[in-house]
Amino acid sequence: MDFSLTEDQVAIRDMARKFAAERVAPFADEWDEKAFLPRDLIREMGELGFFGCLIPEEYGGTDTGFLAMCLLVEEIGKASSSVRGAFNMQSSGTAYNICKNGSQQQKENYIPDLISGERLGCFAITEPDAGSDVFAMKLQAKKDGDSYVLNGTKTWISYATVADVAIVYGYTDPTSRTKGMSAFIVDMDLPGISTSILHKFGSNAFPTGEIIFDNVRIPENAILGKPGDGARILFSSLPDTRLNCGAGSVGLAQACLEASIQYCNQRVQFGSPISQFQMNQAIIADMAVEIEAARLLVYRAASQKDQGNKGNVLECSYAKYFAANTAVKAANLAMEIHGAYGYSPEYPIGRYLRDAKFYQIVEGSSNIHRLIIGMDQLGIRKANR
Ligand code: GRA
Repeated sequence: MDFSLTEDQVAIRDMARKFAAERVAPFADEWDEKAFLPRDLIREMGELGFFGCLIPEEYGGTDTGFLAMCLLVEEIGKASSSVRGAFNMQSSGTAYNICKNGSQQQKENYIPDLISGERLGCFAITEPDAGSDVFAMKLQAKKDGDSYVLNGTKTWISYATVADVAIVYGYTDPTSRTKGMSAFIVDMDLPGISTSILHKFGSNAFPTGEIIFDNVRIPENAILGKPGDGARILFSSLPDTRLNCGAGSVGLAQACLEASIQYCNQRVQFGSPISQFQMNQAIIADMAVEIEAARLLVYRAASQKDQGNKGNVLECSYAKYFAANTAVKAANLAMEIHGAYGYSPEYPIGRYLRDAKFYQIVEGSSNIHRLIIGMDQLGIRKANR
């Protein structure tokens, strides 16, 4: 196994690291406090090619692959978990999904605008009574002449209130659980669509909201794939967006480690820097080892995809589950190292802790990943397709 990055991948990582340090990190606390989405920055990230890694050049992408994307996501996620979210909204959950499943017209119409950051995207799966239990969703898309008419409510949708385009999942045939679900590309300015913001405990510069579809008429060619393809499209897209969450978690955990090292070296107690105390050395060691393990799980899942193994649901779950837990542990340990200063808004540790919890909830809660992994290991249901 070769763990080294190519020259191009190192250049991408270094470019993202510099961008994140200069353009994201200094403002991340303020954006979080004000729940401010840095819209212009997302356009700029698009122009720099940040969202194009999975997209062929003919649609404006860079075709640099999953590992390159994870390196970008990790660096941006280290500076701000909220800004990190744009990678899923502009690319993995939307543009890349359209790239895999869309018609020629859909690809031309949506992909370049999404990855350039010109139009904002979102994907709408979750409903008030359908979170972990995806198939409990109720949104209906009824065929009416050459249109579909959508009725239903989506909730906890990232970018709901700002998106120009949404990938919406619902039933075209509610009598058939897996074969009755379909996916649609919906322009969010259509009559009958209304959105409202939901307030969160963290990741506040990554807006989340509810979307109500009230007799929303969309043309029949807005369907992604064919009627009944929705479950396949949804469950083959989730591992991609989960991997991004894994990479973001690694970035956040790394931010916790770096802040803790800096603090340990500067804070003097009992006559010496607190880095001299073995309990703190143990904490730093534990953080460093776990972060490296999480990073390797993320890189391995990304490399597998780059080598053509795109159905690696299991390895994406390993990566997302372990990395999210690592982020939470790292944030808790960073709080322990920083003491009262960690609890103060003067330092970003409180934001790290709030954002880390987000990663254990979204894109399949930690227990959903344990379920996917446990059932696979026990031979009940293989995860990889
Ligand atoms: O073939 P089959 O008869 O088994 O039927 C399955 C197949 O048709 C059917 O789904 C299809 N399918 C797939 N097709 C292609 C399933 N997996 C794949 C695949 N990999 N490729 C039913 O599958 P199932 O496994 O029997 O379904 P289930 O038991 O009802 O559900 C399993 C499970 C609980 C794991 C699932 O529902 C699940 O993953 N739930 C979690 C939902 C989730 O992750 N939501 C995320 C919301 S989006 C979000 O959080 C945005 C965050 C934004 C950000 O910060 O980035």
